[in-house]
Amino acid sequence: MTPFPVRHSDAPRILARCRELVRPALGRAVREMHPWHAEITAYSFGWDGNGGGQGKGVRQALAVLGAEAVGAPAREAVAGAVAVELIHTFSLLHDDIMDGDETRRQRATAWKAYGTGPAVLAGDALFALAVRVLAQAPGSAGPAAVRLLAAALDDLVRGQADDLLFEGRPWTGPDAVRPHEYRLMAERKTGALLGCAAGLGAVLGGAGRSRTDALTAAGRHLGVAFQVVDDMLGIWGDPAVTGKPVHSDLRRGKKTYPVLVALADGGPAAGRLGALLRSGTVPDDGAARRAAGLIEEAGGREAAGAEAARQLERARACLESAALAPEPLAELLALLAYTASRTG
Ligand code: GRG
Repeated sequence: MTPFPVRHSDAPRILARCRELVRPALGRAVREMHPWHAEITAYSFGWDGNGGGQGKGVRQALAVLGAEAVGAPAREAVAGAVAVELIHTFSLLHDDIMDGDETRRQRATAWKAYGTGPAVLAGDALFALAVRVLAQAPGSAGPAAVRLLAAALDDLVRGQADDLLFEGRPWTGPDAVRPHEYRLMAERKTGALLGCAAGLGAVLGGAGRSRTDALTAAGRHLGVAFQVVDDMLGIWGDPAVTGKPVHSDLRRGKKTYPVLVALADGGPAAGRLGALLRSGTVPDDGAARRAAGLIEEAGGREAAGAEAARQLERARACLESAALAPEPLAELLALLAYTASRTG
């Protein structure tokens, strides 16, 4: 075990330190974009001064801590941190369009504010910029870093494809989405970029295969936990904190983990939940609240919390099996603990 105390309450301080470290390079990269795309990007980052929260910055922090954990100075990770934040922003822009989501980080999504075409294009520009920033990373690790990012992007697209395809699958019966299918989807859709972030820190910090793999694997487990918690916040979270409307996943018939495990329970509440979801009508506020109650009654909330805890435990084991520097390791563990308890 690490000799450093691990407190999830340290996470905001850790995230802020990493954000401040990466912010100048992120700003420089965004200023290289076409002015139209730079404006949409600044809006997405909440830099335009018109309200709207900033992201938590978990991915850039993983990159910075990944480098520090392998004994390199944080500056070695900056290109990787910038790249993962740009890719994250790109994927949110496109995801909001695919899902038709109108609110993110307490304000209109980019496509609502600027139109679909401009938001798609800004996302594409972010993608291109991320690859360029990483390919131009100082030192000799550029090609290995780009390979890591390319693999993560492949997974990201596959995970998103499965997530969209799941929407067309039935709630119950032989073709229903099974919890293990969900876990693979979440590992790709959300875990791939978190794993890539931590792995990039290691690669850019000059680490060899085994520590890079351990950090990447930890990030992937963290990603599954992160997505499960995201699903829970979509049902039981406070929209004032999450910045997104409550129950939008339920209304759209998204196959989130709490619903899938509740349905798999097979008891009376699961039966009533299945009937409600199969009725095919888009649930109004009352029906969505009823569904949320049935998910909880059928054990979906508890099982989802347990799954997040299991994945975080695996992430911890990956980190502790690698020879990492004690203080950054403690900070990584604090981020894991924070994921389980986050409210936004
Ligand atoms: C890679 C070519 C290519 C396409 C991307 C759109 C897409 C395909 C994938 C979507 C991936 C996605 C949006 C996953 C959701 C991950 C998630 C839980 C996002 C929320 O992350 P937070 O909570 O957000 O870190 P903040 O607002 O804090 O930055």
